[in-house]
Amino acid sequence: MAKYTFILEVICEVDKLNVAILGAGSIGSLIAAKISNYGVDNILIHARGEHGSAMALNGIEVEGLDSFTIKDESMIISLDEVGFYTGLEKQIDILFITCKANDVVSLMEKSINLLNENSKVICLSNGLGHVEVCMDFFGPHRVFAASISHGAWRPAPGIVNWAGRGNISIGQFGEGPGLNEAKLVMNLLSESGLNPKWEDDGRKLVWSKVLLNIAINPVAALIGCENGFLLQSNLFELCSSIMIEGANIARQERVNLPSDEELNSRLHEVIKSTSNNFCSMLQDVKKGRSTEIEFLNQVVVQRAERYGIATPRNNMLTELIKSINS
Ligand code: KPL
Repeated sequence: MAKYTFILEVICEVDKLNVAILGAGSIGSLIAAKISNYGVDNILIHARGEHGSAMALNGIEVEGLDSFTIKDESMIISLDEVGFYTGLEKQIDILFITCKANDVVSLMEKSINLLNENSKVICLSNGLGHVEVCMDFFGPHRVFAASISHGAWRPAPGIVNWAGRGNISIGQFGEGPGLNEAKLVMNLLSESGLNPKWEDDGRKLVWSKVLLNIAINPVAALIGCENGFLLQSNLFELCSSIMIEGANIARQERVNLPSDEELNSRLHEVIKSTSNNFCSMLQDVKKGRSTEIEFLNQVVVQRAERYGIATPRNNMLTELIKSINS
């Protein structure tokens, strides 16, 4: 009976939720569409460019593993070009940070007025250092580390292709909130079909995703291929050796990672499950946008230098990707 009452309470709370999504890249748009499809009170999406305008005019169309359209009137689109939406002050229950690594600080600062004392922040941007920055700014009691292994890309403005089914992992980071306080967001993601998973160790969670991104993203971006192309044994070995360089730095920082063998099988699994996906760095390169290399391979190299460890592969990839950007 007690359990039943708890479930009912959670369902009722979910019905009254206000959610904000900062950053409508492929992942932010997928989360926004799936949550809207499930239904919350208000969903505020901060977006920019042609994709933002298309969503404001016609909503979001999801294709790939699922197929549905969310009408523009079901969402509030805050267009970066127009300014940050000023409604819903102190009314946002869950704030998802899904923007590019380079935008985390500026969007975090703009969104502070949306939060109240119970709001929770889910930090999903790729790379190292964001959770710490968000905890400093929003207060540690509000912030969860998170990572996503769903694959998604945007074939055209207003459209998101859900190319690979994965999970959204939510984790406790240091003194941050724990599982009990994550139940609302876990339930929302579960009802929305986004497979949430809880992870006690948020640092491990962040590093585990970073290890996948440093191994897959720059290589796929340089070749210009779908992730699945990296399953060829010579390329997979290259990706693995890049990842293991990063894993050695994480272990130096006492992050409790599994064995190299397990890391390799996880890498294989993620490349396979996102094999039809064009990774985010390739999408950035193709569109002439700046990439997240600074928060991925470059930060690994910088930390390695601190510990006197060589990371030649990560170093080379950093230089190559940065030369495309410059
Ligand atoms: O996170 C990703 C990305 O593209 O940034 C992966 C998991 C590599 C999926 O493409």
